[in-house]
This record gives sequence, structure tokens and C-alpha cells, in this order.
Amino acid sequence: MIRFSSLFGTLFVSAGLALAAADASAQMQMQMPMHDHDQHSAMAATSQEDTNALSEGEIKKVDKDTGKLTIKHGPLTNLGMPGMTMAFKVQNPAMLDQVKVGDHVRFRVERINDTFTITKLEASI
Ligand SMILES: [Cu+2]
Repeated sequence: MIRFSSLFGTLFVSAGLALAAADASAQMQMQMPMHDHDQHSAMAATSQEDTNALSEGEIKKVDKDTGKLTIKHGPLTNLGMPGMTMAFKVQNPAMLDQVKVGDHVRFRVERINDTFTITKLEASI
């Protein structure tokens, strides 16, 4: 106990010296303040988890010539995009036959080769 309390005193005086001298459990304690710097990467990992999250939208236009659907959409959390009306390319041309203007849909957009592309599309009831 005496050894630990004096060790922690040393940690605050000189982290480098304490690390060299510390045993394994003391090193674990040291990692907590050091990991404060990693909060941003932790948030990035969180947004990666919603790879299957779908966004809500309403079909405004079906354009078979360009292979695009214009959708009035809610926030696209995986892209950090707020709600708006815009055209998206469909990954599979069959998606264009799957919906019509006025349909409410749940869909997934990914950025593929710098193009926002609908990768999943389903009717929402
Ligand atoms: Cu948008």
C-alpha cells in the first residue's frame, strides 16, 4: 500500500519516469487519462456501427433515364446530411421500378466513388 501511494505521487510529478518504474496494474491506471485524446476516434467507431440504419423519405421523382430517384429525405446520419430534397443514384436499376412518386420509403445511401448511391430501398408503411 505504501509503495502504491508513493508511486501515484510520482505519476503526477513525472509521467514518463512513473511509466518506466510502474508495474502492470499501475500502467493500466495511467492509460485512463491518456485515452482522453481518443474520444474523436471513439465517436467515429460509433457512427460506423449504424451501417444498416435506414433513413425515411418520400419519392418525389423517378428518373429512369439517369437512374436516379429524387427523395425528400430525413437526416442521413451515416453521411451527416440533414433532411432535404435531392436526387440519388440507385445502385440497382430495378429499384426504379420498385417505387413511384408519393411513396414513402426507408432507404440507405452510401457514398460510392464520390456519388451518393441508394444501396437499400424498401417501402415504409
Ligand atoms: Cu440530401
